[in-house]
Amino acid sequence: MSPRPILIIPDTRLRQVADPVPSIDKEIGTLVEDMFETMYLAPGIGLAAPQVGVLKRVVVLDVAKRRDEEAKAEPMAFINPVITWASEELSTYEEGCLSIPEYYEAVERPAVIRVAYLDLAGAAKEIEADGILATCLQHEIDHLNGVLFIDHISRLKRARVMRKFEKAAKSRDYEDSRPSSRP
Ligand code: GNR
Ligand code: NI
Repeated sequence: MSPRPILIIPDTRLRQVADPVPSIDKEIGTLVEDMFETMYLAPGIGLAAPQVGVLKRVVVLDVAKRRDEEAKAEPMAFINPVITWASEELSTYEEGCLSIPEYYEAVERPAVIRVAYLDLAGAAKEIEADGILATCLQHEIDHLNGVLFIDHISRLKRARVMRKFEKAAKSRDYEDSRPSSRP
């Protein structure tokens, strides 16, 4: 069990549609363990498999520590999650994303949702979520479809943040290509 590197925009893998998990085997077990470790280390309250470069429909979440650092961990894993119902009522949260470090913006989404999924034992489950859990689940399920929270903000703000991260990626590539930066 080990943490994995988190992909940062504009990595194209963050824009792919992830594949459903056909069966929950040892490989998925290891992936979920590694995703929890990666999420707690970051730290974050959720993580989708594409963020660690695995294009499978797997999400981990733990919203328990958001307000209370002392709170007990409440890890949740969702395989092949599907939103089966969303409220007309909306709510707004200040969102962030581990793949878009240190950028935060308000996003409006349905306030309450129901989500069908498989648990780690392969059992079919359905939960109703509200509050930060509803927001986070929608944010993570978006990742499985190649959608990022900046797709829900204004075009101008999105263009600004994309440009900033594209520049940063280019200068990283340049530094990596310099002979003097080689050991
Ligand atoms: O750690 C995270 N915090 C967060 C805050 C508000 C709304 C969504 C999130 S998810 C984010 C971790 C992440 O990038 N998951 O994909
Ligand atoms: Ni995210």
